[in-house]
Amino acid sequence: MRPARLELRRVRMDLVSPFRTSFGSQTDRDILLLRWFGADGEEGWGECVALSEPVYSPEFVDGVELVLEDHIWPRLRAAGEITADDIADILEPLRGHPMAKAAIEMAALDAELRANDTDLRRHLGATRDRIPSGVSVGIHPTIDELLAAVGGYVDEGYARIKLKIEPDWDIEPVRAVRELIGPDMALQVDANTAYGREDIDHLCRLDEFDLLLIEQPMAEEDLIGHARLAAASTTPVCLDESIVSARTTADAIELGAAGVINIKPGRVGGYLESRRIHDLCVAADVPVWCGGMLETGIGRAANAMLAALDGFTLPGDISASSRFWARDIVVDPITVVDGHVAVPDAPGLGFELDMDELERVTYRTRLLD
Ligand code: SMG
Ligand code: MG
Repeated sequence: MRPARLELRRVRMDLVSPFRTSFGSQTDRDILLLRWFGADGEEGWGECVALSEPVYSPEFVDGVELVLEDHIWPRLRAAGEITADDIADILEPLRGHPMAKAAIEMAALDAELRANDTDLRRHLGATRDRIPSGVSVGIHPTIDELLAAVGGYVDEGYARIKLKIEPDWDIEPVRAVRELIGPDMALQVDANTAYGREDIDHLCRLDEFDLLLIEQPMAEEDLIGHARLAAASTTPVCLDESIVSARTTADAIELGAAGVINIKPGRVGGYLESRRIHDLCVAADVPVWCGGMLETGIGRAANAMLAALDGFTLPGDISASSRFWARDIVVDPITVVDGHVAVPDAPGLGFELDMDELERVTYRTRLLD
């Protein structure tokens, strides 16, 4: 496939309710979508997971657009005939920017797989046709409001609950939710780096709630701090922000900093690197699960195909489209039935765009050639 043109499309979509984490509150998403045009009529879409501000990781959506235009697209255009599997190597000389790289690899994969009348699940060698679905619940103003939200998700049938935590919103909310949902339902927490090594004793107080895992309590760079917590606590430590490649994954496992790995294709530079991380975790007997970045139906479909790999033994943050969106930009938004999401069985990344809705939420489109 020869890259011919690239459409950069920005959409703004309101969330159905505010989503607050330890690093901030979101009421909408400003998302960059990529449309890949190959020289022989191939066409595909990718979704960039970067947020508006560099508060989750160093990338942010305006910066991604610049990097794509000035550095990534010119290199791919110059490379001539390529496959999607070549893209990571072609872009290897560019330091960092995994979310930008993942987005373009995703658009190329969608185009290539559709042209070959196959899909990402088969390309990755995944076999499952349904996967357990978890939901991520933000920090709420009061415990009563949190319990009302969690109760609603339990009624919708989710297979596990994840609570966002931060200092002063941890022990008591987790205790209240554990009491509400009972001892058997899967429960985990995510701190998005809000704690430090000095908090290890405090975090060990979460052990009594029988959590599946605690996700990224400390800074992205602090593998030793995570290893110390893992040694002190009975709750498995899971890394999210720290895991930016297969190499950092291998190091984190060897150091004892992670007993569980959250794989987000955007954060690690793409679906193919995600596959490599999955494989090395399976070899090391480390469970993995697929994270989420409040994706539209594009990213949600692709993530479901990735999570169909056997090593994804824990429920992912692949919730129903309606968890975040009143109306998605795809024709067949993902739903949750009996706590599971059906893995799409359709070409490419497995979605079909609702072009009317896509046009409605688009506020800017540019074409690179
Ligand atoms: O897509 O369900 C989703 C969101 C899951 O909590 C979620 N993501 O750290 O894992 C995480 C966060 C990152 C995004 S917060 C804006
Ligand atoms: Mg996380």
